[in-house]
Amino acid sequence: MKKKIFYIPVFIALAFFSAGIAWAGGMSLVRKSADLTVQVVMDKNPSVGKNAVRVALKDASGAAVTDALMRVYYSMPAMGGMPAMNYYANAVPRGKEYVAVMDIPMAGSWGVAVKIKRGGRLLPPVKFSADAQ
Ligand SMILES: [Cu+2]
Repeated sequence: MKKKIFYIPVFIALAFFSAGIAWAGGMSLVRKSADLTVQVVMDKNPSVGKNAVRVALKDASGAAVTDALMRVYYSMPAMGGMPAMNYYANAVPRGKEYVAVMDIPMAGSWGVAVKIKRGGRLLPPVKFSADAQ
């Protein structure tokens, strides 16, 4: 009986790690974009209204990259009689990370794409979905 109880949390932890995303009153994910490691953090669960997205970039040596330009796009496809909704927020450097504030107008599933430009080059976007309550 004790073994079963032990295995369940381990399984859940592995499931979160393998998906590269963890939801526990917020969200954190780590992805690669070109030669950069991109960490995206939302400190609270997405909701209608203002939502801060913090993004940290690291180069191959693990050093913080602070000379990039960044924009966070968020969109919802057309549904029913409603047209698609597309917005973006510029990310502003703050210390060793960047902060963008998404102003989410309605509940539902939003597709988010973090677009990074560095040295005049647009890097592959980091995409995830945010289910706003
Ligand atoms: Cu909608």
